[in-house]
Amino acid sequence: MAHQGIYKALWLNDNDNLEVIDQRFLPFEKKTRILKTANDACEAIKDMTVRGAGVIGNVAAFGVYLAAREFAGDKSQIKQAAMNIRTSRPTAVNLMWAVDRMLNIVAQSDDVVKNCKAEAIAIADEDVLRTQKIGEIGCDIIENIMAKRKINQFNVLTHCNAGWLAILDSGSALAPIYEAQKRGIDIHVWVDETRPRNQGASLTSWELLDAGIKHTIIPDNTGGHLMQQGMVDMVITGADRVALNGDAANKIGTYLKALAAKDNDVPFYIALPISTFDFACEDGVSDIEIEIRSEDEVHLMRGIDRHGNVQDIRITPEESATINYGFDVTPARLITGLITEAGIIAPNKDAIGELK
Ligand code: RI2
Repeated sequence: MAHQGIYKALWLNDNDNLEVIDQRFLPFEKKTRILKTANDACEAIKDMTVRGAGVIGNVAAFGVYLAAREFAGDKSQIKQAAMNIRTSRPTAVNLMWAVDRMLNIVAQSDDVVKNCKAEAIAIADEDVLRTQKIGEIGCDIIENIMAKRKINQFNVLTHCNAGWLAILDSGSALAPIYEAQKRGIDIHVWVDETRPRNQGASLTSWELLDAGIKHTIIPDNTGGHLMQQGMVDMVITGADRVALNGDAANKIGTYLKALAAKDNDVPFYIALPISTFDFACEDGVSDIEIEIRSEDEVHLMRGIDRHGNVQDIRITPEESATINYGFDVTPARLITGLITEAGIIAPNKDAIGELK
């Protein structure tokens, strides 16, 4: 299903600029932001206007196209702009993967502007197909667990947002859930709020509400209790980078959910397109760079006041120190399987190495 540049989280508008949903204001306001230059794309990734490994990759790819247009095909200027985009966030490997793919096109092309546009669209179109496949394969797992355990309702727990706001066009972790809804499965989602930026509470809930999928937002510390009480049938999260040995970097707090899942025999799956593997990274726990974000994200909470104005309010003493790691790495031994467009992959070097 080629969308020719029109997707849910971003699209090329009538002026051929990249228009994106500004995720910083959801669920309170649905605003869009128009990106006209490579620098605009860079800023939008840095300030989290857009986020999620897949969508970051798409904005980066279109950002290189914007650079090609801005610099009228001048390869050295495009390359410089592309390298700025490439370093805008450190952990999600889709960003580097997408920029490198675009730079390949830049190097090979005579008509750089036209070919960059086509390549950015091709990456996005491929993501649409990849996530459809991930949805189908992941939903087969759900059906198998339901059949084996003879249950009629399925409870899945997810962390952060790995829906269509994070990867075109149906998400990674949420793709099997959307597919389950299509297949008429009675599904309910436990949504981790995902401090400090609350992507679960504000984005995943917004997506699920919009789709009419039953869900319950839970404080981040609740998952272990629910698993212990038999209230979670499966955990599915997305990923930002998965190493060759199967260790998976995802939003901070994912590791703790994997530990609780292991202790309670709850299947723990990571859903990801193959572009999220870092084949050059041998050992995720020791080698994946973990982003450290602003202390403000811990000190301040965004919400809406009684007059409907979006406000950031402080919840900590101003003088207290905080530390804000954006991601953690779940070791492969805690992961049941990796749901990819190529099937369910075992989290080990042999199985992952075959995907190269
Ligand atoms: P996809 C997010 O990080 C989370 O770690 C989330 O699980 C992941 O990106 C989703 O990416 P952030 O960008 O697997 O909100 O859906 O910091 O591509």
